[in-house]
Amino acid sequence: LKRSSSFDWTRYWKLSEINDWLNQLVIEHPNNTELIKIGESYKGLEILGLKLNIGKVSGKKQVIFEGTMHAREWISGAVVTWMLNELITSEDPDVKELAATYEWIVIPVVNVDGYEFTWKSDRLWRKTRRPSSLLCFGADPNRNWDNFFNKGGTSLNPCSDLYAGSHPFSEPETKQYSDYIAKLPNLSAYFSFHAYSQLLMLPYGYTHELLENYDELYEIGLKALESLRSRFRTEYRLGSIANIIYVATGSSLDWVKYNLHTNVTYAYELRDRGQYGFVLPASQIIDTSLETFDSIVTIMKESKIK
Ligand code: ING
Ligand code: ZN
Repeated sequence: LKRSSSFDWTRYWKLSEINDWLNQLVIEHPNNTELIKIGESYKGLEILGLKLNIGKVSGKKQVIFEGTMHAREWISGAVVTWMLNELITSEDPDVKELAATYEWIVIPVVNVDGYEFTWKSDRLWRKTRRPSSLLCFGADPNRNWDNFFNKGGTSLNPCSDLYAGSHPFSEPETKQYSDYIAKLPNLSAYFSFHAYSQLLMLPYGYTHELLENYDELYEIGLKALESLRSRFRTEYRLGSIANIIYVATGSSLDWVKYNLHTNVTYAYELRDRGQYGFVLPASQIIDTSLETFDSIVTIMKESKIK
């Protein structure tokens, strides 16, 4: 078995290497971690996650970090693995307290088939990889959730990058992952990581109308972006998905907020603003992770979900 010390954040890692690292973490921290098997992709690859619960105390509020819903957005998986590692290893008393307070559920790569494809064939692939028609492949896994399905910001053309799928949860990845989330007893915060554009976003994507606790989450978001900016002066903008980028229906974040009424729900568009776009150099992984984690710490401290 590969030593976990060979894993770091100076480069991007392929799926098997990320999974090896997760397995190694569980071996090294058996009292605080657990491997989660979300399910299997169309191509039969395992979708894995890691649960971090210091002391394995039952009843803790649960927090999800969702990475790599879209195959080409490599920085999203890199950042969530960095943050998971930080929660496990940090010596900072504030971070240690935060780490121990919640149960953290981290899924570095939801769209495993797509991610494999970006390593082997097409670096800029976005969707899943199930055949969608005679000539085309994949559905957009962030348009495939059962929430205002195909009601805007989507396509029914199987060749489109925004193809919603034939019906809600038509893709095995979103079906199994949503089943897993729906069964969580204490889900309190959900963070969905995408790239790029440097945005912090609130639900909803399906409507321009604002959610119930928008003002509260907006205030917290402003503070989070102050924290994020204070490290390297990286500028983000804040707003609801529909208002700050575009209408998008059938996303995981909307589904979680609308159906599970999860209190704290944010989506990130990580670095950069288009200079490198989806092909963000690995030399930016650590700085992107540091500033992102600063904002997450602020959100978790400011939120009244304890
Ligand atoms: N952006 C996201 C997308 O799915 C998003 C934006 C996030 C929409 C969360 C809805 C919910 O289009 C990228 N870059 O994929
Ligand atoms: Zn995305």
